[in-house]
Amino acid sequence: MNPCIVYLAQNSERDTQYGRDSRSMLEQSLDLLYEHYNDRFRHPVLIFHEGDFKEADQLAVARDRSEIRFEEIHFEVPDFLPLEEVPDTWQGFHPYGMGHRHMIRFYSIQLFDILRDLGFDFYFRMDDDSFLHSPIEYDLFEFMERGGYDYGYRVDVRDGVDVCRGFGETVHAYLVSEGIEPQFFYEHLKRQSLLGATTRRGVNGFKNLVKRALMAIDPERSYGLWHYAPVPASRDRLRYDRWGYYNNFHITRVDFWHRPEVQSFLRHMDRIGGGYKYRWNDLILQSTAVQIFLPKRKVYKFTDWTYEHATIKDETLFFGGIYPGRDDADGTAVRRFKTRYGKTRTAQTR
Ligand SMILES: Nc1nc2c(ncn2[C@@H]2O[C@H](COP(=O)(O)OP(=O)(O)OP(=O)(O)O)[C@@H](O)[C@H]2O)c(=O)[nH]1
Ligand SMILES: [Mg+2]
Repeated sequence: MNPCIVYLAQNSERDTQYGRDSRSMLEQSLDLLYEHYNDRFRHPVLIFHEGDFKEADQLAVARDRSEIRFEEIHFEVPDFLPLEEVPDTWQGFHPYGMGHRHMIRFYSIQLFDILRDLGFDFYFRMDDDSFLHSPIEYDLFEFMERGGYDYGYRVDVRDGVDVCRGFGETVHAYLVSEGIEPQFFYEHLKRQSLLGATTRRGVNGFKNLVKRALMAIDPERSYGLWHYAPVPASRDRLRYDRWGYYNNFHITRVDFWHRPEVQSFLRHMDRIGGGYKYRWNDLILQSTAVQIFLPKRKVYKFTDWTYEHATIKDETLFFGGIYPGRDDADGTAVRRFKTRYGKTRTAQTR
């Protein structure tokens, strides 16, 4: 096995998407990764960047940790997508810039070829906002190999409605056209009767009314409203439940992603350009590929160590959280997180 750990990073004290101090977060994430894992296992750590980490920055980030190396990459909207179809900023519930959408393509499409060309056959991903809080005393890659697993993750997640619009139906059309019987994707894409859809609409319409009223009374308040595409004319409609793997940490065998049927699926979705046009993200695309092509016994959920990945806005926990490990003796990080944000995680994750 020739495994590695992968980051995509930005040398910025204020990143363009969230205004976060990406550089400091990266350093903190690496320190925790080394303290709790990589001091022991010494896997290569590849930090992909767009040329903004100069030599001095690279030395400062790597310090004496010789396994850390920087790999420069450059992002562009792929040639097959007419630029006029790709908005500079995707305007949904939250706006997403071009860098974020390049990141989506990097993690869902491009990374597998890059790693194979560099000679790596297994990797795990960390983000600058991924923090490992418990010691892990076994080699994660050996664990995957011994168990015969092809994909591992730490947290289940349900992604937002507005970043998945049309995604489940598109995947379904592909499966039908290709005659593919998925392993367990249909647990996540079910028929919903018109009656069920109408009831749901009614309930959510009422929630919208209440939210609008609260926002009218107090303009400081901000709530997300439910939106619906028109109900199709058929009696039944498909309902994608948007559950997948919070892939800001995931561990996987590179080979799996090069299976011809997996590549065909990824390329098909890539050509549609959903990442750039509709902000269908790497999380749902990657999770769906797993749910279509891997039997459950090849997918493993880690629960023993504490992991944090949280989107914070104005000191409020907006998405994600901290996930206490089953075997974690010291819950300091969890307690600190809870004190600061009032809870450990948002309801869309578990
Ligand atoms: N070089 C580069 N890195 C990026 C860019 N956008 C995001 N990244 C990095 O890619 C990783 C994932 O990006 P995040 O902004 O954390 O995206 P995310 O995890 O899907 O979103 P959150 O769940 O809100 O954190 C992080 O390490 C980012 O620093 C970009 O435009 N350029
Ligand atoms: Mg992140």
